[in-house]
Amino acid sequence: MVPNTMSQTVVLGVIGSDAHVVGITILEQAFSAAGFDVVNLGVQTSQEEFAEAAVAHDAGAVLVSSLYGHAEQDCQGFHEVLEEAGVEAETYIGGNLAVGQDDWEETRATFEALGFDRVFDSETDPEEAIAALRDDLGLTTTDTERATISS
Ligand code: B12
Repeated sequence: MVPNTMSQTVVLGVIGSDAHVVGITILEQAFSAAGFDVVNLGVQTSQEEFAEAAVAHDAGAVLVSSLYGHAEQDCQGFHEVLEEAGVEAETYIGGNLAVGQDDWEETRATFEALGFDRVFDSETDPEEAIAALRDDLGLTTTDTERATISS
C-alpha cells in the first residue's frame, strides 16, 4: 500500500438499537486529536446509515461499536450492504461484542467471519486503534502526531 494516499476520514457509530454513547465519544476525540477526520454517526445507527456515510465522505475506514451484547445479530449482512453501496473501506468493530465475552478468540473469529478486518475488545486503548488505522490506511506518523498521542 502506498503511504498517504488513502482517505484519513473515518466513519464511526454504534450499530443497531444500542444506546451506549460514551465509548464512541472518547474514540471520536482521540481520533480527531490524532489528525483523522471523524464522522460520528452516534448511537442507534443502521447498516445503511454506515454505508451512506462511508460513500458520502469517501471514508478510509468504517468503525463499528457495540456494547449491549447483540453485535453478531446487528452485523449480519453488514459487509454485503457496504459492498452493494460500493464501500471499499477498512472495517473495524469493537466493544462488548458478545454476551459475557467468555471466549474472546471465538468472538474475534465470529466477527472476522462476518467480514471485519479488525476486531477489538472493550479493553482496547484508543491508541491501539489509531496505530492500526495508520497501518491500514498507509499513513505515516509525524512527530507532532506522536506528541499528541502520548500527551
Ligand atoms: C453506562 C452503561 C449503560 C448506560 C448507557 C448510557 C449511555 N447513553 O451511554 C445505560 C444505563 C443506558 C445502559 C443501558 C443498557 N446496558 Co449498559 N452499561 C453501561 C456501562 C456501566 C458502562 C459503559 C460505558 O460507558 N463505558 C465507558 C466507555 C469509555 O467504555 P466502552 O463503552 O467499553 O468503550 C471503550 C471500549 O469498549 C472500546 N470500544 C468501544 N467500541 C469500539 C469500537 C472500535 C472500532 C474500537 C477500536 C474500540 C471500541 O473503546 C472505547 C473507549 O475506550 C457498561 C459496563 C461497563 N463497565 O462497560 C454496561 C454494559 C455495556 N451494559 C450492558 C447492558 C446489558 C445494557 C442493557 C441491555 C441493560 C438492559 N437490560 O436494559 C441496556 C441497553 C440499552 C441500549 N439500547 O443500548 C452490558 C452489556 C453486556 C454484554 N455485552 O455482554 C454491560 C457490559 C453491563 C454488564 N456487565 O452486564 N448501559
